Amino acid sequence: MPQTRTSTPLEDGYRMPAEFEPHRGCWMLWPERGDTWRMGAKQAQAAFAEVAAVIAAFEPVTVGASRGQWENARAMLPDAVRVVEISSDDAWMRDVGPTFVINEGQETRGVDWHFNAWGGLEGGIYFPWSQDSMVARKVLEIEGADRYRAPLVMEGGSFHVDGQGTLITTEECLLNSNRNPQLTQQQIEASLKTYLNMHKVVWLDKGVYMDETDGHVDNLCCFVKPGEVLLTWTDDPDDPQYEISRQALEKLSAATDARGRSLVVHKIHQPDPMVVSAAECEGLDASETAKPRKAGDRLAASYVNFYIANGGIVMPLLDDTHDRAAMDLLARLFPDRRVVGVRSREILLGGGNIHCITQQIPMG
Ligand code: KQY
Repeated sequence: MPQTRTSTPLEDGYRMPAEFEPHRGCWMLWPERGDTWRMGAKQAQAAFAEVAAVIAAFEPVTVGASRGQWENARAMLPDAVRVVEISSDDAWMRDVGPTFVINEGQETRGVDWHFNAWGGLEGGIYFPWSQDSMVARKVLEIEGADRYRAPLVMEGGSFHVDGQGTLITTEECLLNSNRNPQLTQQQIEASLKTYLNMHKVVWLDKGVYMDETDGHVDNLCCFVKPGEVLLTWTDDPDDPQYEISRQALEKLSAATDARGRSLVVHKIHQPDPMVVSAAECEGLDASETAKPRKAGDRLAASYVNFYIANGGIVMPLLDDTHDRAAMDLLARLFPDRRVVGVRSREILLGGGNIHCITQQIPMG
């Protein structure tokens, strides 16, 4: 029976592998809440189903759906996708799911972070989040994997690792007073090193402009291989994202990784600025417990928010002007994987994208 360990991954010789290392599968959740997903979540469900179907062509996918939605999810998802009943408050598996760690014997365990809906009562996105808080534990039970309960408020989208001991993150998120105000930067860094078995943390300043997660790095920058990162970019100096990406480039260019290498930085041009339309807002249920969304709000659109599957890249298609170039660049950066695009505006309207709704299980 899976158990909760009182030791740490570092003590037990477990480490978080990079997303580009082999996977045993991928977990997702099924969207349904009407104050996140317009029109009763129908369009979002179609987009999630397409993401699940594309990933299932590369590796096994499991989708957790609520009691009320299990039958609908089963009907909308291909047979190759396993659908299990799991309650959640929304559908962001990257953030509410476990972060899997492996040891030299290729055994798998999971880190269960504390979750507070991206800021709790100080700017969080919805209340309550009690079902989300139990998702990681339930996934680990189903996977038969032991659990580490990490003493940190943290979301899986707030860090990326290179599989060789380097982690990138942002100060905007991890040092935000709405996550772990009682801890210093050094203490947070020490905890990340302990629970993910990292040797070096590279701190960037801010995440993507108007990202409601308080700047998750998974929308801004990711590793494409050890020593090489991909950064969302804009050539428009008048766009608020320009300064954010420029500062990140400065930090990344000055950084060295856990093995002492300087990082090669690839830039991927962001989509043209995207905003929520009035019709999209009107399709949302009224709610006093979720973040209000207004017509004209800028969406945190970025091509960096893709998923790396076994042999594949599943990327967001967002904008006819930049999609092609983004796809070509990803194909060049991942020559051994097939790049597949999914129209993901409906996912973006909920505040995240393909990386945010997926969580890989490394090969155990
Ligand atoms: O960036 C992510 N990993 C998740 C985005 C969550 C948005 C909540 N509305």
